Amino acid sequence: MHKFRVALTATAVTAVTATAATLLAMPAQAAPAGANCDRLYQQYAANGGDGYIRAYDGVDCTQQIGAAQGDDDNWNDASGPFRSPSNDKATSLLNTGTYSGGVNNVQFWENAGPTGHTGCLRRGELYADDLRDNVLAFGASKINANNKISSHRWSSGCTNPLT
Ligand SMILES: [Ca+2]
Ligand SMILES: [Ca+2]
Ligand SMILES: [Ca+2]
Repeated sequence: MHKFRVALTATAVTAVTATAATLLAMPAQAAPAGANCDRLYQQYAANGGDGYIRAYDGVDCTQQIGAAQGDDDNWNDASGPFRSPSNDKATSLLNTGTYSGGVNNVQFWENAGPTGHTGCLRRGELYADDLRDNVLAFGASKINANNKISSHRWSSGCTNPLT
């Protein structure tokens, strides 16, 4: 009985050693996409969210250009939460909205007004860490979403979800 247990332990040690060797042999994994967006999301979404949509000039939620709890139909003016020069700069977005009545998605547009090509960041999507990988749509017409956004409104619907 004792002998059997020793043998079993030796097998277990061998298995663990083999696993460790395999792990060491594996290439180092790249940081996950959106690591900084993810970190900020955890911060702002604590206690159910702080009610803001935030936009950033850089990828992965870096270089914040504005933050809004309400709507802003013109990011290229001198009033509201988004102001010049935040127009046509957004490259990543973070949604920690708590807007009343379940109006937690944010619709963005190419132009002030709002008009033009559009895309939406769902509350459940949390963030879009690189808008270069997304498009704004107007019917069948599509344009790259990077550095195009000029207005936004909170919405219960969501046309052309961004990822
Ligand atoms: Ca940008
Ligand atoms: Ca504005
Ligand atoms: Ca624009």
